Amino acid sequence: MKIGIVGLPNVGKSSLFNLLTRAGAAAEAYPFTTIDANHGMAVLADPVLDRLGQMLSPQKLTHARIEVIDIAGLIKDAHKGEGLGNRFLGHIRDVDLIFHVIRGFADANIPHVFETVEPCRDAEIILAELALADLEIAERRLDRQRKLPEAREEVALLERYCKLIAAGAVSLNGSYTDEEKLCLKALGLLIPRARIDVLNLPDSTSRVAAEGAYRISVGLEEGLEDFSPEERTQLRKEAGVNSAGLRGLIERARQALGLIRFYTIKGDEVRAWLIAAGSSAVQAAGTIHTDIADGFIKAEVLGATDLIQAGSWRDASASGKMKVEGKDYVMQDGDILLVKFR
Ligand SMILES: Nc1nc2c(ncn2[C@@H]2O[C@H](COP(=O)(O)OP(=O)(O)OP(=O)(O)O)[C@@H](O)[C@H]2O)c(=O)[nH]1
Ligand SMILES: [Mg+2]
Repeated sequence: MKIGIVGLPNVGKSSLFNLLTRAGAAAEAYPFTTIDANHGMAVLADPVLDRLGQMLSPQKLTHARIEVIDIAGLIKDAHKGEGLGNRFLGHIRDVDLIFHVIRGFADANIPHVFETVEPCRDAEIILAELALADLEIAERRLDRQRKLPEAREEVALLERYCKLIAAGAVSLNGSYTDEEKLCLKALGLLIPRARIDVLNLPDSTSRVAAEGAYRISVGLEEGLEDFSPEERTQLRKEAGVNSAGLRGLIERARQALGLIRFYTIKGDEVRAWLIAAGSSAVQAAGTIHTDIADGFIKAEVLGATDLIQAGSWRDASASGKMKVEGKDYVMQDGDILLVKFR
């Protein structure tokens, strides 16, 4: 699973990327600083894993991570190759979730490509670019598929999609089943991807961008290192942004991607993993190692919070919290998985 950071130039995409991944990408006060995409890994904050760490004192505590790609700024007519153009739309095709960063901060030293801070206008421009790029892809594909009798269903799906997008839709919620969305996504279309609008504040005069945008201040976050968690929350509240900050953003991404966490305790390492919600025990085993999935015999499963409450694996087993499960067991968020395999 990958997250792509998308938006106009000079809105704080690379700065956000650096905060999420600590990758140290160039973030400068001029547009198109980013040309080649930056890749990094964002660590998922995990209070449950931290508590397991305190309890078990392993040599290694490994948090789950998600890949993040910082993509060059898009501008109007990017779909026709303007600015850094089409090549960068290609990067968006690679991701499962888009962080759409919208500039809500005013700063005379950091030129805005349209001079004024207007989140609604900017958001519409980016979404229109994604939509126009999709129409081009869909129409090109339709030209080919219409000639194939076996592609009737796909043609119908694409025609319905083109109509919806041409009418200005920027979300498919409610109009398509999950299966149809997956199918559209697999064809390389951009709008069917999960998206979180991220409004980079502060700016007291801006109209509020796209409803449901995650409000953050990249500038504020950059200065929070030396503050305690309580102070950070307080400072965010004062700035009128989401009090969960970066952690909350990544957490929202995890949910939008439909991922749950499970844990392994093995040797000197306690580790968190991500899998799609609804995955089976053998699929979870496969994310650890294909050999473990191939030789799967059974799994011992215990909720991490049950282990923390019981104080030890033995006490948790004695109280009946630990279950022995087969391959088809549906993993629950927060399970600790111990696979017995051949
Ligand atoms: N005042 C203020 N400046 C910010 C904020 N976020 C980013 N900046 C500054 O804005 C400038 C552009 O930031 P970048 O992170 O490079 O922006 P970008 O969206 O990656 O830009 P391109 O790569 O050119 O598309 C840098 O000088 C940042 O320090 C913010 O919240 N407030
Ligand atoms: Mg950049």
